[in-house]
Amino acid sequence: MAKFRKFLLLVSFTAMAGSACSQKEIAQDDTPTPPNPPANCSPLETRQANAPDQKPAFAGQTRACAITTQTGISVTVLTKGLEKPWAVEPLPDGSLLVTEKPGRLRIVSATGALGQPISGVPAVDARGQGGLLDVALSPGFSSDNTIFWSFSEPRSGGNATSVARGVLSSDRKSLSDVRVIFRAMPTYNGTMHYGSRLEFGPDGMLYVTLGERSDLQIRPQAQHMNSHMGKVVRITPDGTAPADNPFNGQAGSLPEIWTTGHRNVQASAFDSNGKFWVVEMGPQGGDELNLIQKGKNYGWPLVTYGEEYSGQPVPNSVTAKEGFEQPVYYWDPVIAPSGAQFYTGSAFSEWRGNLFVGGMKDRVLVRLRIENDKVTGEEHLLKDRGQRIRDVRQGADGSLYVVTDQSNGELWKISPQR
Ligand SMILES: [Ca+2]
Repeated sequence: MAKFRKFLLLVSFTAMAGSACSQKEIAQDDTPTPPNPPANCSPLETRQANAPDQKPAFAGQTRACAITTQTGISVTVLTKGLEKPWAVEPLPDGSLLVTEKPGRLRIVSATGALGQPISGVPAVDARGQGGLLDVALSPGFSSDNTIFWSFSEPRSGGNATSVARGVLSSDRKSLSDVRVIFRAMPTYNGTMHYGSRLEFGPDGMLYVTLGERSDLQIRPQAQHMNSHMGKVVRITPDGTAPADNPFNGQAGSLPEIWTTGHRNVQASAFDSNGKFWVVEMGPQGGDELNLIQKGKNYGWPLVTYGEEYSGQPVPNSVTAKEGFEQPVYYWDPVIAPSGAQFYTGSAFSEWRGNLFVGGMKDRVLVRLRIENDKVTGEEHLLKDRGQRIRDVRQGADGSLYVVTDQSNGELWKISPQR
């Protein structure tokens, strides 16, 4: 509780420094109820909504107050020439693992020297949205040198998201003991919506986000318990289903399923209290921030904001229904989220507790202030650089590292101006 109070004080200070909403939020510090946007709030988003007739389920669920970082930001382009980088993962020595969508894994040094592709990565199906996707370090990386990655695996009859693990050699040029530990089922002949962020939880389990493959004929599987499509799954580091998974042992349900009803989650992060959050690519006008809770149903494609990208309604959908979780926050128009990180560093003290999300559509780094599990402020950073932001991670020095989704992709280090 003491820690929680400290967090509130800290975000209040941030609000005071950075936002027109400050007075109201300071007044609300002593109340347990989530703050609503104050009457004098200026929302960051002012454009026309794609689905203007839809109404949020609660105040503050969309169009949060604009907030502004006060600390000067310095962006160092560490390296260029990455081909469609999908993930960046800081290593303990300050260097960075980077995946490239066509199937390459590389190490970039702390000063930006681009390493050769690491050998031993299995083949990927890089068509469409597929490829070598996320990478995560084993919780015991400093002793086991083990990494985990997700990819669209070519299979007989199509492809699907799989997760593999392997041991990085001491010279960091190759992987050994490579094995696929999880295969999302069913295999499908398509090229869209693979998910697939990987996060280890404080429980030592690996959480994997899985897309629903987009097409109308497979999309309903996001609600089917015998399919991994459109799910968050929770597995052990060996790929087995933990005994305390909510549907383990239930007839007709896949034991790895943790939550259901997702569309295409390409951003996920644990906060400092151990809560798991995902940011989901929704339909047009329906990108969502969700707080993940064991066994819950997040709605897609039955309950959603927004509309099809054709401009037609999402068939037979509503924006709210009993038994389905509401998003904590949604964007209309969308941001096209990919990559997420809760900031815990000291380099930018005003950012502590904030959630950073890569934005591909408007080519921004999204910063969300979250208080009592509600979004109370939003800022879009780095817009002037004009690049699709694919992933964001925090390094040990409190810098943020970003990769951009370009054919000549870049890796940036974001630190305070000196
Ligand atoms: Ca939803």
